Amino acid sequence: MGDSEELVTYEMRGDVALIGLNRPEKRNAISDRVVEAIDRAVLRATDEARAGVIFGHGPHFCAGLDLAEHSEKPLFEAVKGSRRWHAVFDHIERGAIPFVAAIGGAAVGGGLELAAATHVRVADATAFFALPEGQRGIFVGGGGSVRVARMIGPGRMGDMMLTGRVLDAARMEAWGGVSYVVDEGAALGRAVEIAAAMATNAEFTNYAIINALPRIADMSSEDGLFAESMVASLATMTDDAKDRLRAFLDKRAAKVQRPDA
Ligand code: 1HE
Repeated sequence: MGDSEELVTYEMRGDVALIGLNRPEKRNAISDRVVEAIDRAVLRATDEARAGVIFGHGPHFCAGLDLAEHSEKPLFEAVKGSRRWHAVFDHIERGAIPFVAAIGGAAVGGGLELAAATHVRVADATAFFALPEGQRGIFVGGGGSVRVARMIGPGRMGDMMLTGRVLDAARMEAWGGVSYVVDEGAALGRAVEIAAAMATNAEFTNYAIINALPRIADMSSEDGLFAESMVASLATMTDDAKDRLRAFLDKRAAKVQRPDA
């Protein structure tokens, strides 16, 4: 792919922004330019969409950090690069709209860190997950020691990093790292459906979910319960909440359905 082509594609589908890593010949490895392109797309989506989907063009979600570029970096550049990933992934995790990752093929190293910054992960039957930093002589630098550790537990993350083991989608689902496993090729479609459903939620509640939950997880129980009461009361005060509660009481809103058998 030449420099003139997009490293990250962007498309609006209804209220959902589709953000596609577009460097399939390098398995969507994340270079400095790719991380900036992700940021631009995420900020644009935050501005104009009500939910987003992040996926990889080609058979792989993302092979992680661009190792060719990284191997040339002096120490301080590497520190600044990692801090930049943190800032960009924070725009995903704690922005204003929820994101779904649609994962096929490799979600490796920084690719898994990117997926962990989204709010819902959908994997297809081709997906595989690894943290090969131990083998490469490096360390996670895209927020994984916080987000992946919280997602699957620090013990399991340490196991992945120390042993280099590769997980399939079913194992990652059992470990809590993905919440939907679908047939080969179906991840993007399912992710868009999920994002479209989330886009119909009250905007303030979506904001509260993605911003309050990770912060409350950092608090003591006492502080967390207090913060929860404040957020819950604020949400209830919105016109959206009043309208939606009235619609339910007037029997105009959908009931909660039993799950499919
Ligand atoms: C890359 C990268 C990359 C592929 N950086 N160039 N990530 C890793 O350690 C994973 C490294 N990649 C792989 O193990 C494999 O490429 C895959 C399992 C993902 C895919 O395998 P395959 O057989 O489909 O592709 P390939 O032939 O290995 O790769 C195709 C090309 O992409 C090839 O370049 P070419 O010029 O020879 O065609 C590869 O060199 C290139 N490529 N992955 C650069 N990652 C913020 S800290 C995060 C720390 C990390 O992410 S560590 C984990 C890094």
